[in-house]
Amino acid sequence: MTKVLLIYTGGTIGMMQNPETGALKPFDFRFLTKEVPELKRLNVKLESVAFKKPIDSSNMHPKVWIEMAEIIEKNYNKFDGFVILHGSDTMAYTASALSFMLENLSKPVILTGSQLPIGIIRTDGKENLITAIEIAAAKKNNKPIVPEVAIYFEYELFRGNRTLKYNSAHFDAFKSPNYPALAEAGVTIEYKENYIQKAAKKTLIVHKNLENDIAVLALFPGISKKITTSILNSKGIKAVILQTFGAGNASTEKWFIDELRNAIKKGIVVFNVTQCLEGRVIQGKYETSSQLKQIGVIGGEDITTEAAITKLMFLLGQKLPAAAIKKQLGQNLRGEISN
Ligand code: ASN
Repeated sequence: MTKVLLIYTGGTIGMMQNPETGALKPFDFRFLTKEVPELKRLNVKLESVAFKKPIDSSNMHPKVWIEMAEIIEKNYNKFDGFVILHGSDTMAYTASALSFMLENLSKPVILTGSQLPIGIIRTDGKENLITAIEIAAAKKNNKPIVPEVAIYFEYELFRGNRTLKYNSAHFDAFKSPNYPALAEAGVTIEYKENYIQKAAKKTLIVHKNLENDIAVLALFPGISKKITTSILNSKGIKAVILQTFGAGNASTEKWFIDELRNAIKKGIVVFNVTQCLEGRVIQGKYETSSQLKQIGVIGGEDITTEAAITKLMFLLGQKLPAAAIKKQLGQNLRGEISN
């Protein structure tokens, strides 16, 4: 029988209301499984690992990503697939981070959660959990159908490092604006095999060094020189994600370009990611991005901010020379950008 390991980290799916304050807080894993007796009827051998202290995913941290990656590493040969139960708030960050940390992945790592706790009658958690397990266990010719890090939520499966949380009120909480869904669940689960990553033939490498000395500088008309300068000169800063307009455009004011040029000269990596959810960065398309290209800003193509942050954490953690980091930033490492 196919074996799936369920990793419970917390999130709304396993939350209960604090009777005094009414606020939702993570609850014990045993409560969650009790609410879903259907799990016993699945044609899958299910085992689980629960975090001692489940968290609201707004408390997510790279240290916890390392913990998750280590659980997968330790159990990699024993299981056919993995399901991570996770809060939806930062699920896209975790999925992106894990995609970079787990190099040469050949088994499914499916993240899911819910918008309503599993104990609520109208919960979306049951369907999400059951289908995520089915996807993690799904095989064709004895090989996993989805050997990559993905998010399953509300009848759709997305590549993890392409997703973002888009809606805090709808069950349909995630979007993958620049890459098609990997599967759609209806009466049957329809896998879009052309869009799914091929399983790696090499052995799994788990990268556990993540560097978080990164800033995100979201541009807006009228952004102040004082604030920009102080961000670019923050102590210990190694990389900046410049959240630009449209196709990667920014102000051409001299002070702004000078500040960026100085930062790059000091060895800070500047990564250009657009504020638009769809489309891509094309440095040089407009005059407002030509100078960025000239001074050595790296174009983020169609990467999400979530994937850009975690890709930088991963690459900086490799302690590579700046030139190698810049080269890999522009390259597609785990399906996170379309070249
Ligand atoms: N705050 C929750 C979390 O991310 C939201 C959710 O899971 N729907 O843990």
